[in-house]
Amino acid sequence: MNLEKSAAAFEKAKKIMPGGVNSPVRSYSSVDCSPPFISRAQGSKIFDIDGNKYIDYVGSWGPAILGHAHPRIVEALQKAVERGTSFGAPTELETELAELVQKFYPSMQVMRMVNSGTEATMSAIRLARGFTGRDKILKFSGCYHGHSDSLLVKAGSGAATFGEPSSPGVTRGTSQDTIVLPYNGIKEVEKFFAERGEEIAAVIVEPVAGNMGLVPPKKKFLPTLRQVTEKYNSLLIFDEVMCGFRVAPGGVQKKYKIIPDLTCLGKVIGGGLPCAAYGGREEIMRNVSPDGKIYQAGTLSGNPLAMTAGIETLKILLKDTSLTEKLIKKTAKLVEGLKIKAELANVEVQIQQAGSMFSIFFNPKRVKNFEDAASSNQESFKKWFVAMLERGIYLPPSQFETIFVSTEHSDDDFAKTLEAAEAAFLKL
Ligand code: KE4
Repeated sequence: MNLEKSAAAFEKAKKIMPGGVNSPVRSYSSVDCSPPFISRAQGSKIFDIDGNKYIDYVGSWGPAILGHAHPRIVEALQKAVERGTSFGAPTELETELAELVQKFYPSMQVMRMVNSGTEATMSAIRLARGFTGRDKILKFSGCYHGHSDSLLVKAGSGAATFGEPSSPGVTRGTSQDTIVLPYNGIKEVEKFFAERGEEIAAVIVEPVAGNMGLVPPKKKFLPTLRQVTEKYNSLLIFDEVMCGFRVAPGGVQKKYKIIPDLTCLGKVIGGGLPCAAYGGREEIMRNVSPDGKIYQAGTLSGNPLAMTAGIETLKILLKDTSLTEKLIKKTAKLVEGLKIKAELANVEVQIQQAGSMFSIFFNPKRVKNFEDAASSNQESFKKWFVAMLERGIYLPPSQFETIFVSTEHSDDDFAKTLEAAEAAFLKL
């Protein structure tokens, strides 16, 4: 595969941007190779500047549930852009998108549009602290909620349950207000809340985790979070930025029948443009400025182009709810095919799926938390990733990410993917 132009573009980009990218995972640093620079994408395909074509399973990390450059979204954006790109003033588009979101997520009685998942979770945390008057929050190792300081915290060493910064620049003062427990750690959650529940403003969780690779919740995990937060008057925040719309229409909260106090969404609701949202119970959300005193703002929040792309995306998903079910079924078919290919090559993998998301762990046992995920064979993952890329299969370049399937992926795409996977597994 010729990647000459991408390599040259990467060298040029590295001179002026950290790692040559605007988000670290895109640098391919975790798979020790140089990233293709993309020129365009269409449907399930993505094309690089050397003219190589790939079947895309990154889908812009989730937004491209309807594939790339969907004709209805392109057409709507072409019309919208002629009316101006941003006004910094209210438009009816924002209300229209919020009402469409609410059809999928009725628990979001009131919501605020923002520009990224980071902004959504950061704002939800501030709101929870302001609403409860408490400082401490609880998150889970392996869950990623964006890069705001309170959420760039890793588990404290030893018995200490308060967190430690997971990045330079995050202060100890900030990190000690974040407690980090193991994902699916039901006993640890019960024990912690019994001892310190009154201190907790909120628990934030990826109800289906996708940022340690795909790790679904144990049966009792989400119900336990709901019970302890209710018992100790803490808020439960579901970060469905990535798993929302992917696991089921109406998200994890509908599938698992657990209603959080606040929900964070992103990715799909912007149809590929910068858009995210946080929302939930009216009595909580009415505390957000200007209704209430808890401040949050954004120049481009609710901008007309992102609203337009989001509205078209949700209208398509709403009009034909069988779309998501069919997408989930075909993802399961691909997963089954990959399991067979791995078995035939005597490669021990765990392929864990939730809706139209799945991950492949080179691990003999089920992955239930970050510790399990980190014990997977990274070298095998790298080799497999490169072998797939060389065969035109564009996968997330990290063991701790999730593969995304779109409505546009065809049987022919899957046949090509399984053929490449067979060869790639045999190379291990
Ligand atoms: P953004 O700020 O990147 O829009 O969203 C942060 C975020 C919040 N919550 C969850 C559950 C998320 O998965 C994310 C971001 N997802 C990653 C993919 N693992 C974005 C990819 C990237 O960082 O470039």
